[in-house]
Amino acid sequence: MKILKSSILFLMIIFIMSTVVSALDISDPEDDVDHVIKEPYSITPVSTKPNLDVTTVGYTVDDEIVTLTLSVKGAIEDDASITYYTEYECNDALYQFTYSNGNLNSQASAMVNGEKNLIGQAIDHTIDPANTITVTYSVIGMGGADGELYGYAGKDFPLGDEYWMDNTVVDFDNQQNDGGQNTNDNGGSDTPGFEMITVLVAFAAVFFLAFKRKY
Ligand SMILES: [Ca+2]
Repeated sequence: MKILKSSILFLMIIFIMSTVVSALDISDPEDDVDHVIKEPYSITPVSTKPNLDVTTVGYTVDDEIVTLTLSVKGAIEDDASITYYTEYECNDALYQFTYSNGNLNSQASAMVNGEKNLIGQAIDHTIDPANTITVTYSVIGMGGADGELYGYAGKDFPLGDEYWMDNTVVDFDNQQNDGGQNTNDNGGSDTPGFEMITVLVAFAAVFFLAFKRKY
């Protein structure tokens, strides 16, 4: 009887853990697209490029499917000079995509001892021209949400004599230009993964079941 009870509890934990949803997202300020001129060098945040103005990048794992998203303030613009890029890297996996002018290039790689081993590509993608690119992959490894998420949108980046670019990383050039004030991109806020919540729910369920059976 005790073995049966333990088995039921174990299966219950496995069932709950199998529905784990991990998520991470990074918000990026609006109106912070960098206009960069190479000669003489200048960098100026502008609000006139909403289609390049990244607002969020996201990473979600649900039911063995990894989803990366990139959203902009304006619209996803199809133009050969414009590139949208997102990546998520954790201990055991690296997911990347580049979208430009209707074409998606994607990679899904296993990370082994810090080395990238290409496994495949995205399994699907959707372009919501209103403002979001969504790309899905089969999960590699554990699917945790403790890695690093990064994205950018660029026009004529990086080869043009001048280019526009907005990314989700602190821009130290602009920090200096602004006298130390970080008015440009920042790392945003990370939403903690939901693994801990799921674990707590699993434990609560186990205790509830044990209590119910005892009394
Ligand atoms: Ca932005």
